[in-house]
This record gives sequence, C-alpha cells and structure tokens, in this order.
Amino acid sequence: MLAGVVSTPALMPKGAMSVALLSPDEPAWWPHLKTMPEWQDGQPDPVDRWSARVLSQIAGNCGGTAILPSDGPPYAPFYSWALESGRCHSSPVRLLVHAEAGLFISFRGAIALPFCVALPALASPCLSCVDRPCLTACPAAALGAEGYDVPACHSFLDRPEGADCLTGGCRVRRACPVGKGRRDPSQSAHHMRYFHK
Ligand code: B12
Ligand code: SF4
Ligand code: SF4
Repeated sequence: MLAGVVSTPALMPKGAMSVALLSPDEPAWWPHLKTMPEWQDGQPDPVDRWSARVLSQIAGNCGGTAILPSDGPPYAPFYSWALESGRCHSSPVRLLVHAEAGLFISFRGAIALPFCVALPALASPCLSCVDRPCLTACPAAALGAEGYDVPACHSFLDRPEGADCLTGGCRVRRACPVGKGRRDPSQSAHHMRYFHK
C-alpha cells in the first residue's frame, strides 16, 4: 500500500521531487509472498529479494528509482521520510505508528519520483489512546518511554521467556490496539528470526 509521500526538498535524493513510501498490505501480503518465486526457491532473504524485484518494476513503470530500507549503511532516512509524510508519527516508544497499521507499520521500499505527488496527512492514533499500552508491554523493559535498549532486547530473546516475542512478534508492537490482528504471527516470527539471528 502507499503509506505516505514526502516532498520536503532537504530530504530528497538527487534528482527526485517526491519519495513514495510503500508498505505491505497486511494481512493479505504474507500469503501472497509465499506464492512468489523468491519464497519458493528456498534461498535466503526472500522478503528483501521480493521487495527488490517488485519495487524496481514499479519504479520502472513510473520513471522513478527504487530505494530499499536495508540498502546501507549509510541507510536511506525512512524514519524521517515517514514522519515528514504526515501519515506516520513517532509513538511514545519512538517506533513509528500509523493510523491503520499501528506499530506494525514498516516499509518494503520507496520510489524516488522525478515529479511531485501529494497525499493528505493522517492524525496520529496516539492522540486518542488513553491507556497507551505500548509503554508497559515489554517484559524486559527494553522498549519504552526511554527509547530502545537493543542489547537488553536481544538478551531477553535469548532466554526461555523470550520465546513469545520470537514466535509471535515484539509484544510492544502487538500491544497497540490500532494494528491488532493485522499481521500473521508467522510473518512476525520470520522477521524476528532475521532480527535475532
Ligand atoms: C538500523 C535499523 C535498525 C537497528 C537500530 C534501530 C535504531 N535504534 O535506530 C535495529 C537492528 C536494532 C533495528 C531493529 C528493528 N527495526 Co529497524 N531499522 C533500521 C534501519 C535499517 C536504519 C535506521 C537508520 O539508521 N537510518 C538512517 C538515519 C540517518 O535516518 P533516519 O531513519 O531518518 O533516522 C531516524 C531513526 O534512526 C530514528 N530512530 C532513532 N532511534 C530509533 C529507535 C527505533 C526503534 C526506531 C524505529 C527509530 C529510531 O531517529 C532518527 C532521526 O529521525 C531502518 C530502515 C531505514 N533505512 O531507515 C529500519 C527501521 C527503522 N526498522 C524497522 C523495524 C520494523 C525494526 C524491527 C521492528 C524489526 C523486526 N523485529 O521486525 C526492529 C525493532 C525492534 C523490535 N523489538 O522488534 C522499520 C520501522 C518500524 C517502525 N514501526 O518504526 C524500519 C523503517 C525498516 C522498515 N523496513 O520499515 N532496526
Ligand atoms: S498503543 Fe496507543 S499510544 Fe501506543 S502506539 Fe498504539 S495508539 Fe499510540
Ligand atoms: S521483542 Fe520483546 S524484549 Fe524486545 S523490545 Fe519487543 S517486547 Fe521487548
């Protein structure tokens, strides 16, 4: 899905006038991916290989250039692009949050376009979230108001109690009522395997 568009001159790659951010349309995307050659060939990194192929096809069709979030370092500023698009916001735990995808918002890639595109902003769902369950959902207190303690997260995932995060996904992301039920747990487990090798 088209998650956002940014046209801020200071954030534009050379020659681009807009950058379109593309996210998986969940939950339909995961079963779709599994029918694709990149999944079926059993080789590593099926998600990134699928993204590279599909994004470059889309870019070719509109005269743009594909940019992948994993290309780097240096990495393209997806987080800053997302904020600047006005359709994603910084949550109380600093992860990006989106009005439909909640904390499960993520990007398969971006297309740098040689023309200007605009998309209306979306309000942050956090504005009307009274309980803010994301703030207290991490059992290791690794992700909260203080930010993200990556080593603390990994050492929790090494313990038996970390199995729930590894098989069902980060509990903080799952705690957000907005994106609930949107992501297949097996998709979360796949991403967590790559995150915590
Ligand atoms: C390096 C990186 C990481 C590192 C470090 C994160 C960090 N502390 O910044 C590690 C490996 C720890 C990481 C982890 C994860 N990441 Co990450 N990561 C990136 C990556 C590749 C580069 C970030 C970067 O340095 N950019 C370059 C700087 C110069 O530009 P910038 O992005 O505008 O910089 C801003 C961010 O760094 C932000 N920031 C600062 N601290 C933090 C902390 C967090 C947690 C986040 C999300 C952002 C953030 O502030 C900067 C200024 O605005 C981006 C993709 C990308 N290309 O941006 C994904 C990205 C930020 N990650 C993402 C995801 C999905 C994850 C994971 C959930 C992966 C997973 N499990 O499936 C985990 C989070 C933890 C969890 N418990 O599940 C998503 C965002 C999701 C969201 N809702 O916010 C991105 C955009 C990738 C994508 N394909 O969509 N990630
Ligand atoms: S749980 Fe509430 S405060 Fe936290 S990210 Fe989701 S909507 Fe925002
Ligand atoms: S994956 Fe688990 S331990 Fe790591 S930040 Fe998320 S909830 Fe905390």
